Amino acid sequence: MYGRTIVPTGHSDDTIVAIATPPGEGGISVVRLSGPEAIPFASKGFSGKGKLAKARSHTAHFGRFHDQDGHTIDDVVVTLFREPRSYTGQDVVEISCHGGVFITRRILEAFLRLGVRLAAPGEFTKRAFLNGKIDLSQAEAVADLIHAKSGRSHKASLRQLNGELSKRITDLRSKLIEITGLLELELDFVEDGLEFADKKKIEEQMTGAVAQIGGLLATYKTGRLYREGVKVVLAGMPNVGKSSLLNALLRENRAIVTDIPGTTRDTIEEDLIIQGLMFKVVDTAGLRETVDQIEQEGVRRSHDQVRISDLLLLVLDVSRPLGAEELAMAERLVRDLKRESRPAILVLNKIDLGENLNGEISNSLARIESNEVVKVSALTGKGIKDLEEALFRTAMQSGMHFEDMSVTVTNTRHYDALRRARESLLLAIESQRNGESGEFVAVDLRAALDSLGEITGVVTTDDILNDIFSRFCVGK
Ligand SMILES: Nc1nc2c(ncn2[C@@H]2O[C@H](COP(=O)(O)OP(=O)(O)OP(=O)(O)O)[C@@H](O)[C@H]2O)c(=O)[nH]1
Ligand SMILES: [Mg+2]
Repeated sequence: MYGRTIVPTGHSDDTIVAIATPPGEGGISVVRLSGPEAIPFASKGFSGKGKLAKARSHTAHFGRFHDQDGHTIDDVVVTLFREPRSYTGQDVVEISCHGGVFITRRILEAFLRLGVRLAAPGEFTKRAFLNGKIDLSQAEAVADLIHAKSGRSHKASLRQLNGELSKRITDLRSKLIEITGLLELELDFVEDGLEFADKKKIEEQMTGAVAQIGGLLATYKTGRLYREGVKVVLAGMPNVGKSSLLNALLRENRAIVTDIPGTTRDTIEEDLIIQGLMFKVVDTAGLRETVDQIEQEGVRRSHDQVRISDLLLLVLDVSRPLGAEELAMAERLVRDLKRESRPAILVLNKIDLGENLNGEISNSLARIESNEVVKVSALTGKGIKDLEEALFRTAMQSGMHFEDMSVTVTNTRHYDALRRARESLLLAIESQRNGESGEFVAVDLRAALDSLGEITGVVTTDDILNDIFSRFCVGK
């Protein structure tokens, strides 16, 4: 109902094959087949105790795998799933062989020579979607789960895979379908002057839906942080030790460090996981006026990074007297950030050289409204643990997490669809309030339903599907 579902073209009834494990050497690799001929094709290369053709679903079989010419390729374990109780909803065969590029390639080639088609990226999951095993947001969660880099983003994807977002969307849609139905029914009887729908109630329901969508949209910021990490930017004057701090946090010599001010020219970004939360730490060029063209561009990029940061680490070198200019810059940076309620941590570096903070400067430091002040030595590692804790604490306090949130919108496509759904609903509410014909209200309601349907895939087009599944790896 109300779905302009376009059945995706392209064959989904042939048999496909792919190496499901990453390339390289490992204990085990898996070659996976799906399709109506998966079991007959697997049987052609397999010799073991029993016959695969007669095997029951969800069983494993040890044997030999050989190519068309009868040359043994490897000892294998074949796992068999019969439709519809499989990942794709079709017959699925998984051949576990010894890990290694050569063996897996030869097994794959054997199938290709038999006429099995090589799977496109994400095609197994696409079939699962087309066969109704999972909906679209769940399929996308599979990709996110594979790409999850931190404990927290893993958890958010897992919830989505379990269909928690889908459930919310489906509930929302069924309520809206109900009122659209009532409005449309009424339109059929408009000449008889019959009224089925309680106008007030309909408006209430639409307002409720807008609020619910608003709630989901609000989780997106957190969702994005789960997925992409909290963007932490190291900023400060040249030579204060920003690159040294990045290295200390990463515990590796990632960025070039020298005692020449202006060493870092381009920005460097690295992932850092602290207590399961992912941070993207960006080292930038020291902020100063310069005539060097390359450095100028670097400084421009530093400012760009500060602008898009979620959290700022403002680094000062406290082993030498701090200049008024430097303090003014620090104060201004943090103030600008605060205005957008983005947090900053003041990092006082090089404490191993002794602190040179005279009274006046301490007063100025106090004026910088940072969320935390941490004293460290990037050189000796002193205070780095404190800095990590401060990072984690600040991210948590700034609402960059919702521990108990059951549903998080992490996907830009979902966010966009929710936003459009809300727009349409607001238009519907306006028409309703202005006493316009139910026809107008219904049009916008249907648009909202379409937008919501795009999330779960009730409403979909080939373009959406291709875009989503092309981001998968082959074999998934
Ligand atoms: N004693 C001491 N020296 C440090 C510390 N942190 C950095 N340094 C030294 O300070 C100098 C500059 O360090 P960098 O990390 O390159 O500084 P930066 O802020 O990245 O400098 P630019 O890239 O030029 O903006 C180097 O000689 C580092 O070894 C520290 O905690 N203690
Ligand atoms: Mg540097």
